[in-house]
Amino acid sequence: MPKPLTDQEKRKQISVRGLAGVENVSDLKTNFNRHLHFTLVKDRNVATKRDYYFALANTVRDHLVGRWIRTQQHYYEKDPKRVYYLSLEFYMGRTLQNTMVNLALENACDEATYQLGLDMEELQDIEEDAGLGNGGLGRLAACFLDSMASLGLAAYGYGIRYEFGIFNQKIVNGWQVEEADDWLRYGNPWEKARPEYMRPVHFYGRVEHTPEGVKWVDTQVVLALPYDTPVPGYRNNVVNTMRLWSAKAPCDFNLKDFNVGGYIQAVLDRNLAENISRVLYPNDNFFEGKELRLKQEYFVVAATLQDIVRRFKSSKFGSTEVVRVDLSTLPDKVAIQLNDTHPALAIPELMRILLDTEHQTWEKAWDIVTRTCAYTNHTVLPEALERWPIDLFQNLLPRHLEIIFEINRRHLERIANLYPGDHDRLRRMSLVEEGDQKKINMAHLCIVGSHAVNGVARIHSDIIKATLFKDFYEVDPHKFQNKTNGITPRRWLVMCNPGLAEVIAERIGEDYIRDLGQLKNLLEFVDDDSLIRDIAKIKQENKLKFSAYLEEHYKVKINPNSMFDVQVKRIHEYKRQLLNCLHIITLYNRIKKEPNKNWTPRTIMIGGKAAPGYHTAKLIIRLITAVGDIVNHDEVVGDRLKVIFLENYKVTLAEKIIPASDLSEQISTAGTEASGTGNMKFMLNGALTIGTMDGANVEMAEEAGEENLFIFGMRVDDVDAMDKSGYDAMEYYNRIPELKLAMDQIAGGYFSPDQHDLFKDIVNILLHHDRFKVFADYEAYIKCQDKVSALYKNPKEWTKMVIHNIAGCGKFSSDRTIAQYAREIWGMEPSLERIPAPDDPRQ
Ligand code: D6G
Repeated sequence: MPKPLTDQEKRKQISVRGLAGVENVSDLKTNFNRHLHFTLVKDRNVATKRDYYFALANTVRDHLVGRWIRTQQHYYEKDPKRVYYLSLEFYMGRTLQNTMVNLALENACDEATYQLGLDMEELQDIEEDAGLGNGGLGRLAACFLDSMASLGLAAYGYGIRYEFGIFNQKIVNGWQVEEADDWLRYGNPWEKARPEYMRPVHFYGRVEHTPEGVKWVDTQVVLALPYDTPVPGYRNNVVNTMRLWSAKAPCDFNLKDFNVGGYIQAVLDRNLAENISRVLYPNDNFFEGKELRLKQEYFVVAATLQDIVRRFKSSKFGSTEVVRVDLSTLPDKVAIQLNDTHPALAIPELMRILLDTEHQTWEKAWDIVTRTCAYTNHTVLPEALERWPIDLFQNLLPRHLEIIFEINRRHLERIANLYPGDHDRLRRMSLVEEGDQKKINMAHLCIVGSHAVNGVARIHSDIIKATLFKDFYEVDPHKFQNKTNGITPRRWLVMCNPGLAEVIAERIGEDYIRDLGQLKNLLEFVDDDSLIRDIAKIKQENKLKFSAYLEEHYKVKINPNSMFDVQVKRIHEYKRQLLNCLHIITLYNRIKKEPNKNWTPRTIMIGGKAAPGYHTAKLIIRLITAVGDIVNHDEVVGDRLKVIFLENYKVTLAEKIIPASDLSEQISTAGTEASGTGNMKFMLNGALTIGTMDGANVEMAEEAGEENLFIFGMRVDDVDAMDKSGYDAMEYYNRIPELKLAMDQIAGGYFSPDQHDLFKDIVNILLHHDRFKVFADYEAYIKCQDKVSALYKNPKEWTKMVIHNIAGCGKFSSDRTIAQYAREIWGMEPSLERIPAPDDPRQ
């Protein structure tokens, strides 16, 4: 048998990773040593692994600098329209490998580190994830930055530099425990502080209406200190900027009332101001109306808009000279995209600037605002919609509240003219919700203040028009659009699954990496035995690699020949991890009943974080670990079924597990998951999907052919009909013996022998208060899983289906999504052209 290739040798053969030019390698080595010496101030005798990582990161970063400066210079000179993506989350993950991939440096760096006696993968593993996001919404923002740079758009991501990102999840005795994510502890080599661009942000105070205009006075000031991170496009020499703001107390903070003994306390109190950028709120699809969160939302918006206006007004690079005096052409030069309602305050803040600072009329200001802003809706779940109590607003942002009231007055006047006497409609469409406590409906504010409103998958965009925003759609149908989400094929294929990327490139060339639609050319090869063999082989290698990783880092041993059945995403009732659990228990009971049957072995892996305050989600994790404890130690079951809870699921773990998965679980109740993007990542990496007709699953089935996915369960119409007729969980429980058995086991302490009623809350929800109708889809799900198991016994047919799926992935590139945003919302034209490389030979 030939000796298997080492990772080092394998990577050298892979063209998608860039070529290892000899000069390049020796330059890289020189620069690596230079950084170790001058930047890290170490030599090889005392350097730690982390020093080597930093030396490598700095070496790679050098290749960004010239391109970054040049790109920004180019924008100042050419003055193209710019797009600002405002988001409270950018879930970037790691940066080193992504930079090497986009700059075609990976092979050369691999060779250089190898020659230096270092292992590049080991160094990469030292990098912390930039975990500045919760899940899909934040990761989407990160994919969009990659696509905007790759399509040559003059784009900026604006957000908050949280000192602590999404918490690290530990599993202790089966329960989730949260640990602070101190990601900046060792420093961040990818960011550049820009204290010269610091901006003041005002809070509290009161409003004075004077003959000279409106003044917001007696405010507390917090400074916003920007940190810039380069965002390289894919091999096009473009480097855009992600600018994240950090809160800094002004030097005179709290010192105005200086008196004896006040100084020390005043310095200690600086923390209060700086707490604004301390920590990411760890909620996914859930609104928590905390004042600190509202401060975060205003902080990012106020700092960003000052920056946007400053950049709009100046032109030549490096000059602070004002060349535009008023903001009337702003909408021709600036597009602002609001990632959900979190940055909705951009609308009243831009109004405030135009009215109070620029002294524009209301009509002129409103025209500028609405032509500049656009809003993306990410969910229809009522508990996720932002509704800020007016009292909070009045106290923190009194001028903005006035402006919102005036926006609402004019908006309701228009509606009243269109529908005379329809008071209920006015109540439904108001930006101000009446009740015990008056609240501002931020989605309504966004719709009224934007020229475009989009959902994130076709089905979701249709649902918001028909339900959540029906009244608004009726008056302004032209505003409503769809932009089906996408993922960047750079990170989610080339970077995380180079073997598969290369197998595809061997058949259809490399261009598909920037034009993912070309994947359809794979259909020519769907019956080609060599492709089937190659794809199955890569999957097996990925599974082996992941098994080794699990064994090393989590001390669990799994059978790499079993089907890897994976559900990784935030833990939420609507995502129905409980349905997956019921399938696990059903399989377990079946194996116990007929141990000698020819079962398809499965390793079922579930991973995801629960919001720290979400009791049910935490209990769902406990149920999964409890079921695992029983199943995994049952000798009758043995290798045929294993249940693993994947601790601390994050971007970097996604990059490892997704390429190794056979089956992707996308099983939300139809109508609840706006799009999903994990579903697309699995599809692109050669996993088959078991899923409901929800979110982007619908379009995945359309692109790959419904026969190539395992689609089951209620459609949105069925769910709606059931809502009308009434959902009776007990009916299913009493009628379906396997369901009853599983529930009785959970309720009776079979999985929690030390505390029989441990799962009583889950049992109670499922039987009596289940908003997400788990039992109604149970039978269809189990039957569909049986089909999955049967097909897995036929590897060739399975892999053919995989090829149909990969070939159908073209639509799900975030390049396609961003090209549509650019043309249909921002009024910009994407381009695949390269800009010239900088002159410095190192670049
Ligand atoms: C980035 C790259 C750097 C540039 C800076 C400011 O840090 O070369 O000078 O952005 O750009 P503007 O904020 O003036 O566009």
